[in-house]
Amino acid sequence: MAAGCYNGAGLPEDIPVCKVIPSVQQINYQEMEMVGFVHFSMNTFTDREWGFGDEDPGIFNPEQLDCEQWVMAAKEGGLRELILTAKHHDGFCLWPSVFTKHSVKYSPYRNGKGDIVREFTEACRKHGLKTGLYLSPWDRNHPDYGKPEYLTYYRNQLKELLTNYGKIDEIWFDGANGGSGYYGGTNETRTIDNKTYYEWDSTFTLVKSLQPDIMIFSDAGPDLRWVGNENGFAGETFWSMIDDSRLTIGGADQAYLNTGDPDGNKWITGQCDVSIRPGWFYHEQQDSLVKSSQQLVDIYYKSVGRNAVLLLNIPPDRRGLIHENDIDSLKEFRKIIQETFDTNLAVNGYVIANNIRNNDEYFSPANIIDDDRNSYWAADDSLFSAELTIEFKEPVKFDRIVIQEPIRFGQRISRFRVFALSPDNEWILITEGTTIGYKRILKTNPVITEKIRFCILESLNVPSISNFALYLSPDKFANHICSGHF
Ligand code: FUL
Repeated sequence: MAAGCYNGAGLPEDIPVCKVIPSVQQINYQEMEMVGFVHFSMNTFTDREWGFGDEDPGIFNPEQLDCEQWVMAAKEGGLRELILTAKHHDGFCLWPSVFTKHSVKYSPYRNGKGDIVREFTEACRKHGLKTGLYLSPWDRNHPDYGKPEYLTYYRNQLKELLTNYGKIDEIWFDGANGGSGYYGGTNETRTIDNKTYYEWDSTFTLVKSLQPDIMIFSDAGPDLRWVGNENGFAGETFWSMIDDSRLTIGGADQAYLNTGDPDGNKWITGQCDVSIRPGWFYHEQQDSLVKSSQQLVDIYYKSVGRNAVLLLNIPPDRRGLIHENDIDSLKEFRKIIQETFDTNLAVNGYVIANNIRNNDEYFSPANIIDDDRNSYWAADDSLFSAELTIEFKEPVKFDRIVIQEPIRFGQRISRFRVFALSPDNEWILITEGTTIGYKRILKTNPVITEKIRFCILESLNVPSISNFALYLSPDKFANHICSGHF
């Protein structure tokens, strides 16, 4: 917003806005923080990760399938949206597509009358989750795959999914293409040029014309992007900006995706995908290998805590239900996160800044501890570094720090340090980092202090902070930091 502009409430909102900023939909999406994947299809019954495309629909029969159970499991883990594999690489469709015989319609599931996309979208809506669909571009079943005719088939399927099932909040375009497949019985290897074959630009236009507010995920955005690994880890340095001319769906530069680019020309929110099990699909022999709540907490810190969104896969088993072990882990994970971030200890502090924009109360440093993500502190135009000190009447004990920038103005901060004052009046460095963005969570060993100093050392634009919070985790095993000093 230009200098002198006022927001809807008639208050000044005149910090310089970066060239690249998120859309309202991207901000809302990032605020969900955690979403879920449901990999469920033919592979669940063949015990594979990638079906060849020649599987018999006759073997697909989840006799106890209950999408509401999936949704409840997702909610136990704090996930706000679920994305279902409507079609994975083997081409089998979980809805009765009129364009193929490779679907639930030709399976024993509900005597060929079933429609899992319908059951899934209805269950999500009934329980207040957003709804996403995965439609694999690679199709190892279809005879035309690799030819222009397949593109028509693919788009027809997109039209079915995006017009017959109400509002769809996200569509997930996968980049995998392994070449070999059944392809209508030819059993051969087909390669495509992933830069040109799918004509992505017009596919995206089609998608947005059918669902204007939908979020499109792919290796190259336009709304959400892969972070270059399937471990759920964004880079320690993680910019939401990236140069989209350097991105190709299915041919991504993984290291570049993992950090983004302060000079990037597009805002593409990072999404960290990872499965709760070693595989994306359910395999009975992995029942004992479900990630523990502690592993999930670690992933949370490396995704949500590094300015990205966590996309956690919870694959239903052959019954059509999420396995008990997965649910136990999800519940425990959620409990740890809730206990950790329940009480913001910084709200009792008093904040002093070495600079306040225009000396205007509106940009008061107190805004960073008021637990309101809309209010913010900002510095004057000429400054690209600043210092904020929080003082407490009584010593506070914490081991987690959460810092947030008001990303509606862009992502700016590129280097910071946090110090705590020791009883002998020494400023001790307790943590440091590069990017912050929507949310940065820092783990420290427990610190007890009466004063914290947050130093912004480098910033792409006038620095601004909406939130600086302190928490104490239920981690009983941590060692006190600088125990000699505190
Ligand atoms: C990959 C696919 O090949 C996997 O099977 C899975 O769907 C994962 C989320 O994306 O590229």
